Amino acid sequence: MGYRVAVVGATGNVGREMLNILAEREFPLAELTAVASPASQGRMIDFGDSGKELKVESIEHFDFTGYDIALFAAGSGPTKLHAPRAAAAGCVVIDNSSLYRMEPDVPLIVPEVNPDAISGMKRNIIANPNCSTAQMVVALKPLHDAAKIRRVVVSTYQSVSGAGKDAMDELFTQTRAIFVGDPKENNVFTKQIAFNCIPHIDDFLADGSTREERKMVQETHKILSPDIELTATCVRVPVFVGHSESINIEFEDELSAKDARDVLRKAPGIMVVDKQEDGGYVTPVECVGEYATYISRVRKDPTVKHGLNLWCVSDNLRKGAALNAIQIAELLGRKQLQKG
Ligand code: 2RA
Repeated sequence: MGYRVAVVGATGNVGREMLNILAEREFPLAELTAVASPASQGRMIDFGDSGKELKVESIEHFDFTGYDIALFAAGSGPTKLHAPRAAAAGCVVIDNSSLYRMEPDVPLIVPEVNPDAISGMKRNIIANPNCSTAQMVVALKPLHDAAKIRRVVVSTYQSVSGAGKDAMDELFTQTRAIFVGDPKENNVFTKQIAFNCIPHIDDFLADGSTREERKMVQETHKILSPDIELTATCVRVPVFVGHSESINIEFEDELSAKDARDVLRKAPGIMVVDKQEDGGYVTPVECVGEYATYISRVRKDPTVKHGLNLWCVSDNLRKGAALNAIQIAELLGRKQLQKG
């Protein structure tokens, strides 16, 4: 027994992680097909550490008939073109782009937070949240259940891998250029990213926020609760993989730092590493390749009645994208797809 799965966008950062995680978690597969742009057709790519290789097929005329699940990590453009025909062929699309996230008849799911939303699937499409939203709502959910969150202020420190492979190459080449005195270029980012921070991810909006910041607000409202007041500042930092977030929370009810740690320790998908000593916290380089959402620096915010500060780190290519999508596929297998 197993599922016929297509990974669309298989040669990108997230697509490759999807293949890695499908292999790691031994997802029940009757067939696995790597799909990408015509330019990648015929390339051989690894099926994680399975020792097997997959020959990339072109998305252009790919036939989804008979496939159970299509994991899309192809960006909004190709998704707009090909996801509807995959869904029409009877394949459930789990899409990592922002295209469908706010559609009322498309569930937006983080399995640790709102698994039951999967029953709202009406178009054979399920949306994966933005990476910076996913790790945050995993942390907020147990705290919201314990003491009802009223307001959140979050600042993100997002790695360059969130902007793709070219962005990772730019950080590397720019850093090297600065060290050896070569002229440095910035093509992917609007300003130098090496040894710098850029307070701008995705387009600027009329109110002065960015689309990335708007995503964190809207997606949290859809996944967790529309009653939470949330404001975000999203910043790109010179880190290859791993998003970090400084999260300030105001609750309706009292919750001590100790009780918050206890609640977080018991919550699914969370690892608390929180000692008030050198190295007693998690940094992005330690989260790479891991599944967990790490929480450190849990402490009261004395400036408001029921306030708490915490530090949240997770691999943005995994929990922020590929892992969450595959956890949705596992949920689908348990709840919706009945295989004979
Ligand atoms: C980023 N969250 O980090 C966006 C898309 N992955 O660039």
